[in-house]
Amino acid sequence: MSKKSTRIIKGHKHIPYQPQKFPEQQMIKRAIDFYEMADMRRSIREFSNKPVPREIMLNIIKTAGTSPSGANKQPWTFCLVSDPAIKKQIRDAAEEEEYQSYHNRMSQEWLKDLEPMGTAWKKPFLETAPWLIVAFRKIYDMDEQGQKTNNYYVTESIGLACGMLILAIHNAGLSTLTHTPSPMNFLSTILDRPENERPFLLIPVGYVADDAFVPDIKRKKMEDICVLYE
Ligand code: IYR
Repeated sequence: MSKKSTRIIKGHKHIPYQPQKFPEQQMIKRAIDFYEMADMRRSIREFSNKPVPREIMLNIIKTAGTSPSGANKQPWTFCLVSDPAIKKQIRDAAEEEEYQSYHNRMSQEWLKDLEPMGTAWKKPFLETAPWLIVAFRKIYDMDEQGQKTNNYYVTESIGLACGMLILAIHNAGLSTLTHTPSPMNFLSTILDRPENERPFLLIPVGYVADDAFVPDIKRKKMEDICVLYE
């Protein structure tokens, strides 16, 4: 008997899934290699202004778009900005908020916790980096009739997509940091986004500057992040 190529569940088509398959020895090596690649990623704040081809950026965003999401609603929009005038507007608005945050809004404990990172209210990277990706979470959507439709686990979904985005950036040989100006409603205004989209992360992307330094931070040990039950 031939294998059925589709299955109908509650009236909806399901198709066979073809996973990647490797011999176990190769799986072990791939897992180590992937970890070692991921472990080389660092958030950087000093970017080169060297241009990055748009095609690379579009494929990075395509990768983020493969993320799982609540009821597969894919509740995200990624705005990709290279226009220098828009980047300047974003930098100016972000620095205005960040100035207030660093001087009046963040607690002493928070500022102390940030000291090792060497962050400040000035954000030159928002103009230096050739690209800015602004990730928006869609708190609802619209159907063809213009009726509101629900999205689910929106924050989890866009968080997962941004995780994939960041690893795709690193995998392409580029660098980034996840910048969170607060509040960041100015991004909706500058980019003229609709009411159902809320800014989630501001992600500058480019080559790291030749002379860049990063803080000497350590990742937690396995025994501190993993509890084995076997
Ligand atoms: N949003 C500010 C402050 C900041 C907050 C955290 I938590 C960080 O890990 C890093 C920075 C900024 O982007 O500078």
